[in-house]
Amino acid sequence: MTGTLITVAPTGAEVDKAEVPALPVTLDELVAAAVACERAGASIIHVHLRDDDAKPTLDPVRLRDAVAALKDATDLIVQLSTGGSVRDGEEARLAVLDAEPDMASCTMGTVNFGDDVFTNRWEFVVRLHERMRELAVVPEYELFDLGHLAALERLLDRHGLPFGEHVHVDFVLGVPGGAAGDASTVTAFAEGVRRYLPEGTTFSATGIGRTTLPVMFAALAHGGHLRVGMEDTVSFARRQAVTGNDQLVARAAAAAALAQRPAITTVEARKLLRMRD
Ligand code: KMH
Ligand code: ZN
Repeated sequence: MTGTLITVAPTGAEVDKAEVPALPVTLDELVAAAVACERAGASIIHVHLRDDDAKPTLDPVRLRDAVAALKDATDLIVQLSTGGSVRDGEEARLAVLDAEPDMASCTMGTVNFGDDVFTNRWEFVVRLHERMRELAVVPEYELFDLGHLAALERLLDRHGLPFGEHVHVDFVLGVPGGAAGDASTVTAFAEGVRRYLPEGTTFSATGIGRTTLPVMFAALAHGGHLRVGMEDTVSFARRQAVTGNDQLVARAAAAAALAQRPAITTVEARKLLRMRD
């Protein structure tokens, strides 16, 4: 069994900077967080950007600048979010790919998202998948519900393998409206990967809020990889706020080491995902 690939999702689109001052929202804060997280054991960074008012943005110039700055300061694999915020339209989400990231997220279906709806029409998912292949961007398929596994099987069957021909998925569990964030749900997803997806498919998992730890330990037990970060949780323990993303990465790296599957380097991560150097 390989070591553990750790993805950090430092910012997201939902957490309010005014409530969580440690959230990285400026480019300088993002780069500083990336450097610290790489040191702590992360190999992928999943990026959402904020504007000057700390609100989510898909501004193309900011996206290009962020990719360049992250590549300058770190060896992390840069994964841009095409999910954006629930208010972003399809064309702006597709245009994210023009910023030439190494990877991008691709959510496999529509899901209730708290009181909102995170919309991912089938036709849009197909466009994202095909545009990523055209641009040589490696997808991370985001699965918020069990049905998203069957949707991905259908996508690969009808529209072929992604660029690099390796399939990597991420279970995003514990979203109010999506699949639960507990050990038995991780087991169901891991079994679904083996049943529905190509041999060799790799998976990571993240649990939102208080589901972070059960999802982390269950994912490790199933030979999976980990995603952590302030996009998903801003609480480190009961009544203890997260001090920075590197704190969450360091905890994930310690758990992976205890599971005898220590965090892998960025070079090893590129190999695992069959990416170009
Ligand atoms: N912010 C969520 C609505 C992704 O990055 O691809 C969508 C999301 C998924 O975070
Ligand atoms: Zn995201």
